[in-house]
Amino acid sequence: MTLIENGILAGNKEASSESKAVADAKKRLSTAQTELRKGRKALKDHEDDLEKDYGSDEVFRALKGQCVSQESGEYTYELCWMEKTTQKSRKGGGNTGMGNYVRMEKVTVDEDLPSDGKGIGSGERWALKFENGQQCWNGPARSTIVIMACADKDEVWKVAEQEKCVYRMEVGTPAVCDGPAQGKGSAPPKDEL
Ligand code: MAN
Repeated sequence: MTLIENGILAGNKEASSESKAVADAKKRLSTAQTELRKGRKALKDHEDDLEKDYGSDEVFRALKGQCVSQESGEYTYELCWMEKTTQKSRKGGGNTGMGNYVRMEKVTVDEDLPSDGKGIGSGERWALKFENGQQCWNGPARSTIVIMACADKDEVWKVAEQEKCVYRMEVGTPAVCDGPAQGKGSAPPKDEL
């Protein structure tokens, strides 16, 4: 007591003001660490995005984040371009992830083109692959292939579950109207010179 009053030992007042300074410093550290984590996450997201395949002319980059959906059977299916595919029960309940976007690839298809032109027809088409969706009970993680043909607007034409938890969507979009893998769809034929 006497030593404290004489200023020889630190009393409570000084001890608490010192610990406040330490507490403030710790707080600044923790704020900086949080900011650093956020920054690292953003950096990783941007790096991952640059690695993603948006096609040779990157027209699909513009579609990213836009979604189209279609009711089929007991589900509503949704395609969010370059992001994910989802299945929602029409009777309520949660959404089921049918895969996250991984890459584009060319596929060869052979189907009768419906009279309204809303089909993928036959020939080479661009397809988007979505993988690592929600795990299927006793089966694989859900995945989706989205096969595209030229159309005047984005539209899901048909959805099928080819095998358990392996889905296939046929989709019309203007995004594939100018490429070599142009679908028949409703677009005018290209002039051959
Ligand atoms: C859900 C849906 C179906 C799938 C089954 C598998 O009901 O995702 O498409 O076939 O799960 O258990």
